[in-house]
Amino acid sequence: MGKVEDLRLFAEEIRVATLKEFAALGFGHVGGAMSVVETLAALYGGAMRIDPKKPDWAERDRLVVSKGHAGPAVYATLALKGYFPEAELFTLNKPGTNLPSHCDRTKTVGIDMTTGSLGQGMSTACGLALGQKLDGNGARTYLIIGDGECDEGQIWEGALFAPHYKLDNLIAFCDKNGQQLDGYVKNVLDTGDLAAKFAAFGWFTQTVDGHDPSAVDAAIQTAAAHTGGPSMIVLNTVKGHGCTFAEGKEFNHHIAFTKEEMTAALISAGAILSAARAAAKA
Ligand SMILES: Cc1ncc(C[n+]2csc(CCOP(=O)(O)OP(=O)(O)O)c2C)c(N)n1
Repeated sequence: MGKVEDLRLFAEEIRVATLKEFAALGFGHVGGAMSVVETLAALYGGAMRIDPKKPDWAERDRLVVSKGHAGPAVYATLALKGYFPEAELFTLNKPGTNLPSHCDRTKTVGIDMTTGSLGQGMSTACGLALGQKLDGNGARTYLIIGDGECDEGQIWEGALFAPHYKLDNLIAFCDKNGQQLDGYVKNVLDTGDLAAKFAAFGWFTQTVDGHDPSAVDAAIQTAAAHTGGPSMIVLNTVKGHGCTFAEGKEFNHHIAFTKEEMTAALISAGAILSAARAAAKA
């Protein structure tokens, strides 16, 4: 089994498990969850220094999913890694659940930072990375922001901060799917060339296909080898990727769907998962 096939398989497992979470609820933040699946596969498929049996390990790497509405994809990843039983995924956003629609570190085992108010994750990730550097424990902080989220001024405060404090243990991803809550980023408030902007702020910047888990993994390795400042990996992605009723729609941020639509989506994603399973076995 090669690593390329393993990461692809893990990504498709995450996608199907995430869709099943939404299926149990009937609605949700489908678009922005689907676009970070491959990045989560790369992170939890080998890049991060973690131990699911020791979720409180002080020297672990941290992940801040600043676009906290992608929580369901993170929960699927954590469950598949064994942080908690997969059956819990069916409680998503229901009364008494440990899995709220947005990430909450006080509720979910394995979630490192509470998020949902866009922009704030950039600041908390900077703080975590600075703390890790002061501790000298070699741990890293990973951060996922959205391109719509880059409309927040707080993002650019962190963009100044991280290079100033030489946070080379901070590796960020910008999920550039071109869409946000109520339309296309270019129409709402265009963020332009994000790679050029972060580079101008002093970040080591790469741009990759965000739906190729091996390309994301390779970019993480390159970023990890970079010293002297933070890294930004711009992910070219498609909002709703791999979900038949969400992909390609302008309004796919928080959506309801019919049983038939979800059944069709699960059949399609399930077939891709089966092919990935066969490729990983070959
Ligand atoms: C401070 C703040 N303002 C507004 C919102 C409402 N909101 C939730 S998601 C979203 C769009 C985010 O777009 P993007 O970061 O591109 O996420 P993606 O499209 O990848 O899901 C908005 C405006 C919020 N959560 N926080």
